[in-house]
Amino acid sequence: MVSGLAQYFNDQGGETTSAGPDDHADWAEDATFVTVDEPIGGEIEHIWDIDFFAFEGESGVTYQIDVEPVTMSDPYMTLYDDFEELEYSDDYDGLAPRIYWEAPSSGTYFVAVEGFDLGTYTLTIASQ
Ligand SMILES: [Ca+2]
Ligand SMILES: [Ca+2]
Repeated sequence: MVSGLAQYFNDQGGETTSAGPDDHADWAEDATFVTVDEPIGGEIEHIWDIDFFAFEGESGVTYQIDVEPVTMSDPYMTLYDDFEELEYSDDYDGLAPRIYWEAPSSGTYFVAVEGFDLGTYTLTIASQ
């Protein structure tokens, strides 16, 4: 079910693709759960798109979080704990963002991927 602005945008045949209006929710409550060390793909379909991912962080473990651009060129990401911003990364390796971060406690954390342009990317949350 597509509605509202996404449907409007879709109807314009603009920047959306065969992947549909959006592949990952724009808010943390419906975030796509990611298994640590397993890469997952996504797409920034609109310039205002936010793709939310969730993962289980373990206290004291350091994570390397990468968003590798595939067809897009300039993604950026933000790491959240219960909606509070913990880290932000834009151009770490060229235009690709990367976050190194040690989980202060065990629990669910969120990564929001956004873009300064449109296209696909691969998100990897790797434990060190
Ligand atoms: Ca998306
Ligand atoms: Ca989204």
